[in-house]
Amino acid sequence: MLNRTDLRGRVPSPAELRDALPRPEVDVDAALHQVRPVVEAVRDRGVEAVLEYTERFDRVRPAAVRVPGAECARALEELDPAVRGALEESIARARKVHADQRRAEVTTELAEGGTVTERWVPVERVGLYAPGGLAVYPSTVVMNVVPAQAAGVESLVVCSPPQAEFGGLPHPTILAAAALLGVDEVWGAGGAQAVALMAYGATDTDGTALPPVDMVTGPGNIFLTAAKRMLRGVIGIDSEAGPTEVMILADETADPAHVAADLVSQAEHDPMAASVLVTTSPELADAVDAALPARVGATKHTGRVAEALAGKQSGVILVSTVDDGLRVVDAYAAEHLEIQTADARAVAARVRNAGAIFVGAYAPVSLGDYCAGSNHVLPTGGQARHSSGLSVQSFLRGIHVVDYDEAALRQVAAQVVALAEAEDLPAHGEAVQARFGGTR
Ligand code: HSO
Ligand code: ZN
Repeated sequence: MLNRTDLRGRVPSPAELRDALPRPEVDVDAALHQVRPVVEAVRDRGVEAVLEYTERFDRVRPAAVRVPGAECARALEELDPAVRGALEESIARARKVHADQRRAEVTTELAEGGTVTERWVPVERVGLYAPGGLAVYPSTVVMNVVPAQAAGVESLVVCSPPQAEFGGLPHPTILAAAALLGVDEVWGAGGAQAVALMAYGATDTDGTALPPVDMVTGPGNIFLTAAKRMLRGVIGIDSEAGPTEVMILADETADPAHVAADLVSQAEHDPMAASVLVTTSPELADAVDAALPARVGATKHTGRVAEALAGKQSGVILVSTVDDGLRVVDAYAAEHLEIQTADARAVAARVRNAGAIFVGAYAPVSLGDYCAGSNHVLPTGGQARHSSGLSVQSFLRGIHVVDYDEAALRQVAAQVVALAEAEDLPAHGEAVQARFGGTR
Protein backbone atom coordinates (compact mmCIF):
# COMPACT_ATOMS: atom_id res chain seq x y z
CA MET A 1 0.00 0.00 0.00
CA LEU A 2 2.79 2.45 0.89
CA ASN A 3 5.47 3.45 -1.61
CA ARG A 4 8.81 1.90 -0.74
CA THR A 5 12.28 3.36 -0.90
CA ASP A 6 15.10 0.95 -0.19
CA LEU A 7 18.17 2.61 1.27
CA ARG A 8 19.67 -0.58 2.68
CA GLY A 9 23.33 -1.05 2.02
CA ARG A 10 24.07 2.57 1.21
CA VAL A 11 23.99 5.75 3.19
CA PRO A 12 23.21 8.75 1.00
CA SER A 13 24.62 12.11 2.04
CA PRO A 14 22.25 14.50 3.85
CA ALA A 15 21.85 16.55 0.65
CA GLU A 16 21.04 13.44 -1.42
CA LEU A 17 18.66 12.29 1.28
CA ARG A 18 16.77 15.55 1.18
CA ASP A 19 16.06 14.98 -2.50
CA ALA A 20 15.28 11.28 -2.09
CA LEU A 21 12.81 11.68 0.77
CA PRO A 22 9.11 12.07 0.05
CA ARG A 23 7.61 15.54 0.58
CA PRO A 24 4.42 17.20 -0.58
CA GLU A 25 4.84 19.98 -3.11
CA VAL A 26 3.52 23.28 -1.87
CA ASP A 27 4.30 26.45 -3.73
CA VAL A 28 3.60 29.31 -1.36
CA ASP A 29 5.16 31.81 -3.78
CA ALA A 30 2.58 30.86 -6.42
CA ALA A 31 -0.19 31.73 -3.97
CA LEU A 32 1.41 35.11 -3.22
CA HIS A 33 0.06 36.86 -6.29
CA GLN A 34 -3.47 35.64 -5.52
CA VAL A 35 -3.17 36.89 -1.99
CA ARG A 36 -1.64 40.32 -2.73
CA PRO A 37 -4.87 42.00 -3.96
CA VAL A 38 -6.75 40.64 -0.94
CA VAL A 39 -4.16 42.00 1.49
CA GLU A 40 -4.08 45.38 -0.27
CA ALA A 41 -7.86 45.67 -0.35
CA VAL A 42 -8.08 44.99 3.39
CA ARG A 43 -5.28 47.48 4.06
CA ASP A 44 -7.07 50.15 2.01
CA ARG A 45 -10.74 49.44 2.65
CA GLY A 46 -10.73 47.61 6.00
CA VAL A 47 -13.73 45.64 7.17
CA GLU A 48 -15.76 46.33 4.04
CA ALA A 49 -13.15 44.40 2.03
CA VAL A 50 -12.92 41.66 4.68
CA LEU A 51 -16.67 41.08 4.45
CA GLU A 52 -16.60 41.04 0.65
CA TYR A 53 -13.94 38.31 0.66
CA THR A 54 -15.74 36.45 3.44
CA GLU A 55 -18.85 36.41 1.28
CA ARG A 56 -16.85 35.16 -1.69
CA PHE A 57 -14.71 32.51 0.05
CA ASP A 58 -16.77 31.48 3.09
CA ARG A 59 -20.18 32.04 1.46
CA VAL A 60 -21.63 34.02 4.31
CA ARG A 61 -21.74 37.73 5.21
CA PRO A 62 -21.70 38.40 8.95
CA ALA A 63 -23.01 41.75 10.20
CA ALA A 64 -19.68 42.50 11.88
CA VAL A 65 -16.20 41.03 12.31
CA ARG A 66 -16.05 41.06 16.10
CA VAL A 67 -17.96 38.20 17.67
CA PRO A 68 -20.18 39.41 20.53
CA GLY A 69 -18.89 38.16 23.89
CA ALA A 70 -22.30 36.69 24.67
CA GLU A 71 -21.89 34.28 21.73
CA CYS A 72 -18.70 32.82 23.21
CA ALA A 73 -20.34 32.44 26.62
CA ARG A 74 -23.33 30.77 24.99
CA ALA A 75 -21.13 28.38 22.97
CA LEU A 76 -19.41 27.37 26.20
CA GLU A 77 -22.73 26.76 27.97
CA GLU A 78 -23.91 24.60 25.10
CA LEU A 79 -20.66 22.65 24.77
CA ASP A 80 -20.90 18.90 25.39
CA PRO A 81 -19.72 18.41 29.00
CA ALA A 82 -17.34 15.60 27.98
CA VAL A 83 -15.67 17.87 25.42
CA ARG A 84 -15.53 20.68 27.96
CA GLY A 85 -13.88 18.37 30.49
CA ALA A 86 -11.37 17.18 27.89
CA LEU A 87 -10.53 20.74 26.85
CA GLU A 88 -10.05 21.66 30.51
CA GLU A 89 -7.63 18.75 30.95
CA SER A 90 -5.78 19.73 27.77
CA ILE A 91 -5.54 23.36 28.92
CA ALA A 92 -4.40 22.40 32.44
CA ARG A 93 -1.60 20.14 31.14
CA ALA A 94 -0.45 22.65 28.53
CA ARG A 95 -0.47 25.46 31.11
CA LYS A 96 1.64 23.38 33.50
CA VAL A 97 4.26 22.62 30.84
CA HIS A 98 4.37 26.10 29.34
CA ALA A 99 4.54 27.85 32.72
CA ASP A 100 7.60 25.75 33.62
CA GLN A 101 9.30 26.73 30.38
CA ARG A 102 9.37 30.46 30.99
CA ARG A 103 12.98 31.64 30.76
CA ALA A 104 14.63 33.51 33.56
CA GLU A 105 16.29 36.89 33.09
CA VAL A 106 20.08 36.48 33.03
CA THR A 107 22.58 39.13 34.10
CA THR A 108 26.26 38.73 33.21
CA GLU A 109 28.88 40.82 34.95
CA LEU A 110 31.73 41.70 32.56
CA ALA A 111 33.58 43.96 34.96
CA GLU A 112 32.79 45.61 38.26
CA GLY A 113 30.02 48.04 37.34
CA GLY A 114 29.56 46.57 33.86
CA THR A 115 26.66 44.21 33.18
CA VAL A 116 24.52 42.94 30.34
CA THR A 117 21.08 41.62 31.17
CA GLU A 118 18.79 39.76 28.83
CA ARG A 119 15.30 40.88 29.77
CA TRP A 120 12.37 38.89 28.38
CA VAL A 121 9.47 41.08 27.38
CA PRO A 122 6.21 39.70 25.95
CA VAL A 123 4.88 40.90 22.61
CA GLU A 124 2.05 43.33 23.40
CA ARG A 125 -0.75 42.21 21.15
CA VAL A 126 -1.04 38.91 19.30
CA GLY A 127 -3.49 37.43 16.80
CA LEU A 128 -3.99 33.67 16.99
CA TYR A 129 -5.49 31.93 14.00
CA ALA A 130 -7.62 28.80 14.21
CA PRO A 131 -8.43 27.29 10.81
CA GLY A 132 -11.87 26.14 9.77
CA GLY A 133 -11.24 23.97 6.72
CA LEU A 134 -11.53 20.18 6.52
CA ALA A 135 -11.64 19.98 10.30
CA VAL A 136 -12.24 22.43 13.12
CA TYR A 137 -9.55 22.54 15.77
CA PRO A 138 -10.44 23.92 19.19
CA SER A 139 -7.23 22.17 20.32
CA THR A 140 -5.28 24.59 18.13
CA VAL A 141 -6.88 27.51 19.97
CA VAL A 142 -5.49 25.97 23.17
CA MET A 143 -2.02 25.45 21.68
CA ASN A 144 -1.81 29.08 20.49
CA VAL A 145 -3.38 30.81 23.46
CA VAL A 146 -1.65 28.90 26.29
CA PRO A 147 1.97 29.82 25.42
CA ALA A 148 0.98 33.43 24.66
CA GLN A 149 -0.72 33.75 28.03
CA ALA A 150 2.18 31.99 29.79
CA ALA A 151 4.54 34.51 28.18
CA GLY A 152 2.45 37.35 29.60
CA VAL A 153 0.96 38.67 26.35
CA GLU A 154 -1.65 41.16 27.50
CA SER A 155 -3.83 41.50 24.48
CA LEU A 156 -5.00 38.49 22.46
CA VAL A 157 -7.34 38.09 19.50
CA VAL A 158 -8.52 34.70 18.32
CA CYS A 159 -9.45 34.79 14.65
CA SER A 160 -11.28 32.02 12.79
CA PRO A 161 -13.35 31.88 9.60
CA PRO A 162 -17.11 32.49 9.82
CA GLN A 163 -19.25 29.44 9.02
CA ALA A 164 -22.46 29.70 7.01
CA GLU A 165 -24.05 26.87 8.99
CA PHE A 166 -23.48 28.73 12.25
CA GLY A 167 -25.05 32.00 11.14
CA GLY A 168 -21.77 33.62 10.11
CA LEU A 169 -19.98 32.98 13.39
CA PRO A 170 -16.82 30.89 13.73
CA HIS A 171 -17.44 27.28 14.74
CA PRO A 172 -19.02 27.10 18.22
CA THR A 173 -16.27 24.85 19.63
CA ILE A 174 -13.72 27.53 18.67
CA LEU A 175 -15.81 30.15 20.50
CA ALA A 176 -16.21 27.85 23.50
CA ALA A 177 -12.46 27.15 23.64
CA ALA A 178 -11.73 30.90 23.55
CA ALA A 179 -14.19 31.47 26.40
CA LEU A 180 -12.67 28.62 28.41
CA LEU A 181 -9.21 30.15 27.95
CA GLY A 182 -10.41 33.57 29.06
CA VAL A 183 -9.94 35.24 25.67
CA ASP A 184 -12.70 37.76 25.13
CA GLU A 185 -11.72 39.14 21.74
CA VAL A 186 -12.73 36.86 18.88
CA TRP A 187 -12.98 37.90 15.24
CA GLY A 188 -14.74 36.05 12.45
CA ALA A 189 -12.41 36.21 9.47
CA GLY A 190 -10.45 33.58 7.57
CA GLY A 191 -7.50 33.16 5.23
CA ALA A 192 -5.52 36.05 3.78
CA GLN A 193 -8.17 38.61 4.71
CA ALA A 194 -7.84 37.57 8.38
CA VAL A 195 -4.07 38.03 8.39
CA ALA A 196 -4.34 41.42 6.69
CA LEU A 197 -7.03 42.54 9.10
CA MET A 198 -4.93 41.52 12.10
CA ALA A 199 -1.83 43.19 10.64
CA TYR A 200 -3.43 46.51 9.71
CA GLY A 201 -6.42 46.72 12.07
CA ALA A 202 -9.67 48.41 11.06
CA THR A 203 -12.95 49.75 12.34
CA ASP A 204 -15.84 47.33 12.53
CA THR A 205 -19.25 47.95 10.91
CA ASP A 206 -20.66 49.23 14.22
CA GLY A 207 -17.72 51.57 14.88
CA THR A 208 -15.86 49.18 17.25
CA ALA A 209 -12.09 49.50 16.94
CA LEU A 210 -10.22 46.39 15.72
CA PRO A 211 -6.68 47.40 16.71
CA PRO A 212 -3.77 45.89 14.78
CA VAL A 213 -1.65 43.16 16.36
CA ASP A 214 2.15 42.86 16.56
CA MET A 215 2.32 39.18 15.73
CA VAL A 216 0.19 36.48 14.10
CA THR A 217 0.58 32.77 14.85
CA GLY A 218 -1.27 29.60 13.95
CA PRO A 219 -1.63 27.21 11.05
CA GLY A 220 -3.87 27.58 8.03
CA ASN A 221 -4.13 26.82 4.33
CA ILE A 222 -1.69 27.95 1.67
CA PHE A 223 -3.40 31.35 1.24
CA LEU A 224 -3.12 32.10 4.93
CA THR A 225 0.53 31.05 4.82
CA ALA A 226 1.17 33.22 1.76
CA ALA A 227 -0.40 36.21 3.53
CA LYS A 228 1.80 35.59 6.57
CA ARG A 229 4.86 35.45 4.31
CA MET A 230 3.80 38.67 2.59
CA LEU A 231 3.11 40.57 5.81
CA ARG A 232 6.13 39.34 7.76
CA GLY A 233 7.89 42.51 8.82
CA VAL A 234 4.64 44.41 9.34
CA ILE A 235 3.90 41.65 11.86
CA GLY A 236 5.94 38.87 13.42
CA ILE A 237 4.92 35.32 12.50
CA ASP A 238 5.62 31.80 13.70
CA SER A 239 7.04 29.30 11.20
CA GLU A 240 5.06 28.75 8.00
CA ALA A 241 2.69 25.81 8.33
CA GLY A 242 2.57 23.34 5.46
CA PRO A 243 0.80 19.98 5.30
CA THR A 244 1.19 18.01 8.51
CA GLU A 245 3.69 15.10 8.77
CA VAL A 246 4.63 12.16 10.92
CA MET A 247 7.79 10.12 10.59
CA ILE A 248 8.00 6.89 12.57
CA LEU A 249 11.40 5.33 13.18
CA ALA A 250 10.74 1.71 14.10
CA ASP A 251 12.55 -1.60 14.38
CA GLU A 252 11.34 -5.20 14.72
CA THR A 253 10.20 -4.55 18.30
CA ALA A 254 7.44 -2.15 17.17
CA ASP A 255 3.84 -3.31 17.07
CA PRO A 256 2.64 -3.04 13.45
CA ALA A 257 -0.92 -2.30 14.58
CA HIS A 258 0.30 0.76 16.53
CA VAL A 259 2.45 1.94 13.64
CA ALA A 260 -0.41 1.54 11.14
CA ALA A 261 -2.84 3.36 13.45
CA ASP A 262 -0.46 6.29 13.88
CA LEU A 263 0.20 6.58 10.13
CA VAL A 264 -3.57 6.62 9.52
CA SER A 265 -4.21 9.21 12.25
CA GLN A 266 -1.85 11.67 10.62
CA ALA A 267 -3.24 10.98 7.15
CA GLU A 268 -6.69 11.87 8.48
CA HIS A 269 -5.81 15.58 8.48
CA ASP A 270 -5.47 16.20 4.79
CA PRO A 271 -5.00 14.36 1.47
CA MET A 272 -1.60 16.15 1.38
CA ALA A 273 -0.58 14.91 4.86
CA ALA A 274 2.60 12.84 5.01
CA SER A 275 2.92 9.54 6.89
CA VAL A 276 6.38 8.06 6.59
CA LEU A 277 7.76 4.91 8.20
CA VAL A 278 11.52 4.45 8.46
CA THR A 279 12.41 0.94 9.49
CA THR A 280 15.24 -1.54 9.78
CA SER A 281 12.71 -4.37 9.54
CA PRO A 282 11.23 -5.43 6.19
CA GLU A 283 8.96 -7.77 8.19
CA LEU A 284 7.55 -4.81 10.11
CA ALA A 285 7.05 -2.92 6.84
CA ASP A 286 5.15 -5.91 5.41
CA ALA A 287 3.03 -6.27 8.54
CA VAL A 288 2.17 -2.55 8.54
CA ASP A 289 1.26 -2.77 4.86
CA ALA A 290 -0.91 -5.77 5.61
CA ALA A 291 -2.67 -3.97 8.46
CA LEU A 292 -3.35 -0.73 6.60
CA PRO A 293 -6.16 -1.64 4.14
CA ALA A 294 -8.56 -2.83 6.84
CA ARG A 295 -7.77 0.17 9.03
CA VAL A 296 -8.10 2.64 6.16
CA GLY A 297 -11.36 1.04 5.07
CA ALA A 298 -12.83 1.15 8.55
CA THR A 299 -11.95 4.70 9.53
CA LYS A 300 -14.43 7.55 9.02
CA HIS A 301 -12.39 9.66 6.59
CA THR A 302 -11.34 6.79 4.31
CA GLY A 303 -11.10 8.96 1.21
CA ARG A 304 -8.56 11.49 2.38
CA VAL A 305 -6.64 8.93 4.45
CA ALA A 306 -6.24 6.66 1.41
CA GLU A 307 -5.20 9.62 -0.74
CA ALA A 308 -2.61 10.82 1.79
CA LEU A 309 -1.11 7.35 2.25
CA ALA A 310 -0.92 6.70 -1.49
CA GLY A 311 0.53 10.14 -2.20
CA LYS A 312 4.17 10.56 -3.09
CA GLN A 313 4.72 12.37 0.23
CA SER A 314 4.03 9.14 2.18
CA GLY A 315 5.83 5.82 2.21
CA VAL A 316 8.19 3.34 3.82
CA ILE A 317 11.95 3.79 3.84
CA LEU A 318 14.00 0.68 4.50
CA VAL A 319 17.36 1.18 6.18
CA SER A 320 20.05 -1.26 7.36
CA THR A 321 20.56 0.06 10.87
CA VAL A 322 19.00 2.39 13.41
CA ASP A 323 22.03 4.67 12.86
CA ASP A 324 21.13 4.98 9.19
CA GLY A 325 17.52 5.53 10.23
CA LEU A 326 18.67 8.46 12.35
CA ARG A 327 20.43 9.97 9.33
CA VAL A 328 17.15 9.78 7.42
CA VAL A 329 15.30 11.25 10.41
CA ASP A 330 17.68 14.22 10.65
CA ALA A 331 17.60 14.88 6.92
CA TYR A 332 13.80 14.86 6.87
CA ALA A 333 13.35 16.94 10.06
CA ALA A 334 9.79 15.80 10.68
CA GLU A 335 7.12 17.92 12.29
CA HIS A 336 6.28 14.87 14.45
CA LEU A 337 8.76 12.07 15.01
CA GLU A 338 7.86 8.83 16.76
CA ILE A 339 10.58 6.49 17.97
CA GLN A 340 9.33 2.94 18.27
CA THR A 341 12.55 0.98 18.67
CA ALA A 342 14.30 -0.97 21.39
CA ASP A 343 15.74 1.51 23.87
CA ALA A 344 13.62 4.27 22.35
CA ARG A 345 14.73 6.86 24.90
CA ALA A 346 18.41 6.47 23.96
CA VAL A 347 17.58 6.61 20.25
CA ALA A 348 15.41 9.71 20.78
CA ALA A 349 18.26 11.42 22.62
CA ARG A 350 20.37 11.23 19.46
CA VAL A 351 17.84 13.00 17.21
CA ARG A 352 18.89 16.49 16.12
CA ASN A 353 16.10 17.61 13.81
CA ALA A 354 12.40 17.26 14.67
CA GLY A 355 9.49 19.49 15.65
CA ALA A 356 8.51 17.17 18.51
CA ILE A 357 9.66 13.67 19.46
CA PHE A 358 7.33 10.97 20.76
CA VAL A 359 9.20 8.29 22.64
CA GLY A 360 8.19 4.63 22.74
CA ALA A 361 5.04 2.61 22.26
CA TYR A 362 2.75 4.72 24.43
CA ALA A 363 3.36 8.20 23.12
CA PRO A 364 1.36 8.42 19.88
CA VAL A 365 1.20 11.76 18.08
CA SER A 366 -2.49 12.10 18.91
CA LEU A 367 -1.55 12.28 22.60
CA GLY A 368 0.58 15.31 21.73
CA ASP A 369 -2.19 16.77 19.57
CA TYR A 370 -4.46 17.06 22.56
CA CYS A 371 -3.34 16.11 26.03
CA ALA A 372 0.39 15.55 26.49
CA GLY A 373 0.95 19.12 27.64
CA SER A 374 3.36 19.71 24.74
CA ASN A 375 2.55 22.15 21.94
CA HIS A 376 1.16 20.91 18.62
CA VAL A 377 1.91 23.97 16.48
CA LEU A 378 5.16 22.64 15.01
CA PRO A 379 7.50 23.35 12.08
CA THR A 380 6.64 21.38 8.91
CA GLY A 381 8.35 20.77 5.57
CA GLY A 382 11.85 20.42 7.03
CA GLN A 383 11.71 23.74 8.87
CA ALA A 384 12.53 21.80 12.05
CA ARG A 385 16.15 22.05 10.85
CA HIS A 386 16.12 25.69 11.94
CA SER A 387 12.90 26.42 13.82
CA SER A 388 11.01 25.35 16.93
CA GLY A 389 7.36 24.76 17.56
CA LEU A 390 5.24 27.35 19.27
CA SER A 391 6.32 27.93 22.87
CA VAL A 392 6.43 30.62 25.52
CA GLN A 393 9.62 31.79 23.86
CA SER A 394 7.79 32.52 20.59
CA PHE A 395 5.94 35.36 22.29
CA LEU A 396 8.89 36.92 24.11
CA ARG A 397 11.60 39.29 22.95
CA GLY A 398 14.97 39.18 24.61
CA ILE A 399 16.15 42.75 25.14
CA HIS A 400 19.82 43.23 26.01
CA VAL A 401 20.14 45.87 28.69
CA VAL A 402 23.67 47.34 28.76
CA ASP A 403 24.59 48.93 32.09
CA TYR A 404 28.24 50.13 32.42
CA ASP A 405 29.57 52.74 34.81
CA GLU A 406 32.57 55.03 34.21
CA ALA A 407 35.19 52.58 35.47
CA ALA A 408 33.77 49.70 33.49
CA LEU A 409 33.71 51.75 30.27
CA ARG A 410 37.26 53.00 30.88
CA GLN A 411 38.47 49.39 31.11
CA VAL A 412 37.46 48.62 27.54
CA ALA A 413 37.72 52.10 25.96
CA ALA A 414 40.97 51.41 24.08
CA GLN A 415 39.50 48.32 22.44
CA VAL A 416 36.39 50.21 21.29
CA VAL A 417 38.63 52.89 19.78
CA ALA A 418 40.83 50.32 18.05
CA LEU A 419 37.86 48.54 16.47
CA ALA A 420 36.27 51.84 15.45
CA GLU A 421 39.50 52.81 13.68
CA ALA A 422 39.74 49.42 12.00
CA GLU A 423 36.26 49.98 10.58
CA ASP A 424 37.11 53.56 9.59
CA LEU A 425 34.41 54.88 11.89
CA PRO A 426 36.53 57.17 14.10
CA ALA A 427 33.50 59.04 15.49
CA HIS A 428 32.54 55.81 17.21
CA GLY A 429 35.80 55.86 19.15
CA GLU A 430 35.50 59.60 19.78
CA ALA A 431 32.14 59.03 21.48
CA VAL A 432 33.98 56.97 24.09
CA GLN A 433 37.00 59.28 24.34
CA ALA A 434 34.72 62.29 24.84
CA ARG A 435 33.78 60.86 28.23
CA PHE A 436 37.39 60.74 29.36
CA GLY A 437 38.49 64.22 28.36
CA GLY A 438 39.31 63.03 24.86
CA THR A 439 40.76 65.40 22.31
CA ARG A 440 37.66 65.94 20.16
N1 HSO B 1 -1.59 16.99 14.24
C1 HSO B 1 -1.96 18.38 14.04
C2 HSO B 1 -2.64 18.99 15.23
C3 HSO B 1 -4.01 18.50 15.51
N2 HSO B 1 -4.42 17.23 15.46
C4 HSO B 1 -5.10 19.21 15.92
C5 HSO B 1 -5.67 17.16 15.80
N3 HSO B 1 -6.11 18.37 16.08
C6 HSO B 1 -0.71 19.19 13.68
O1 HSO B 1 0.26 19.14 14.68
ZN1 ZN C 1 -3.35 15.65 14.47
